[in-house]
Amino acid sequence: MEALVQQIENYKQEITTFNSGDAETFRIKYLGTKGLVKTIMGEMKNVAPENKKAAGQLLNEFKLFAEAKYEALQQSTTNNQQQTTNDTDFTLPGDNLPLGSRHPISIVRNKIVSIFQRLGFAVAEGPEIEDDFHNFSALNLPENHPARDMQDTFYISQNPDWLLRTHTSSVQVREMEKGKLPIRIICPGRVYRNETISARAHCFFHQVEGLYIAEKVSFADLKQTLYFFVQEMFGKDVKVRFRPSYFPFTEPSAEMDISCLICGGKGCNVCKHTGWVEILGCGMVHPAVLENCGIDSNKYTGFAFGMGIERITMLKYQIKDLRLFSENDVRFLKQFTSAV
Ligand code: 2NM
Repeated sequence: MEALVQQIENYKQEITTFNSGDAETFRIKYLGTKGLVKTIMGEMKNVAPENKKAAGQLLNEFKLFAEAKYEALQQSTTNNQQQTTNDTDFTLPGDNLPLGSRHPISIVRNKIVSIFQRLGFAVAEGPEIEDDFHNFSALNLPENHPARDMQDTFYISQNPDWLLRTHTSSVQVREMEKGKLPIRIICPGRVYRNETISARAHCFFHQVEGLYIAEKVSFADLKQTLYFFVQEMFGKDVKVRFRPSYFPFTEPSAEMDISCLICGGKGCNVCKHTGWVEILGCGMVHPAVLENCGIDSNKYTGFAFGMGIERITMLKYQIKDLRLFSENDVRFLKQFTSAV
C-alpha cells in the first residue's frame, strides 16, 4: 500500500510536468487501453483486502487527475489553433501577379469577327493540314498555277496530296460541300506560304475570309457588306474604291482600297503618295467553284472576300515590320489593349 501511494505521487508529478507532446500523445500514454491508469488499476488485485477501499479511492482520484490534465491539454490545443487563425489577415491584398495582354493579331481578329457576326455571319473553322482538293482543285486553281509550286507551298513528305493550307478558302469549300444553304460564314485562321522571311513576308500569317451564298446574291450586296465593315473598323469617314483584279475562284474579282488613314488621302509614305491603301480581295464566287462543291450555280450565287489580319493590324497600329508579330518580345506585345 505504501509503495502504491508513493508510485501514484510520482506519476502525478510526471503528469503535472508533462510537456512532451499534444493531448492525443498524452491520452495514449496515460488514458489509453494500454495506458498507465489502466495498468495501475490492474494492480488492485495485489492490494490486501483491508486496504482495497482506500486504494480504490486513491486510484479513482488519480484517474480524475489524469483526465483533468487531458482536458486542459485539449483546451490549449484549440486555443492555439484559434490563435493561428486570428493571426492570418485575409483582408490583406494578394500577391501581384503580372497581367498579360492580348496579342494585336487577336485583338484585330476579334474586332473583324464581331463586326461580321452583327451582319449574321457565323464563324467556321477547319484543318490547317489540307488536301490538294480543298486547298486548290475545288477552288479552280489549275494544275500549273504558281501557288501549287513546291517552292510556294509546304507539302507533307508522307503524302504528296497533303499540304499546309495557303488560305482559309479550304474551310469554305468544306462548308459548301455540306450542302446546307444559304451559307453566311467567316473563316479566321492561320495560313502558310513558303516565303523567305522579311519585314513584309513570313512563312505563316493570319486571314479572315468571308462567304455568302444564297439565291440572288449580287455584287451590290458585296459592296455594301464590305463598306459597312470598313466603316465599323476604321470609322465613318473612310472612303472605299474597288479595282478590277483576278482570282481563279471569283468572277468578277476586285481589290478593295480604303482612303489612307494616316494622311487622310493627301499622300504619305504609308499610301506611297496615292492616298489609297489596299486592304482586301473579293469577288463573286466562280460558278465552277460552286459546281465543284456540289452547289447548283443556276440557282445560287455568292460573294467571297479575303483579308490578311497582319496587314490590317499594321495599318491600324502603324507597325512597320511583320516579324514583330511572331518574335514574342513582351516590350512590343504589352503596348496593345482591347475591350474585346
Ligand atoms: C480572296 C479574294 C477573293 C475567296 C473565295 C472563296 C470561295 F471559297 F468561295 F471560293 N473563298 N474566299 C476569296 C475571293 C478570297 O482572298 C484575297
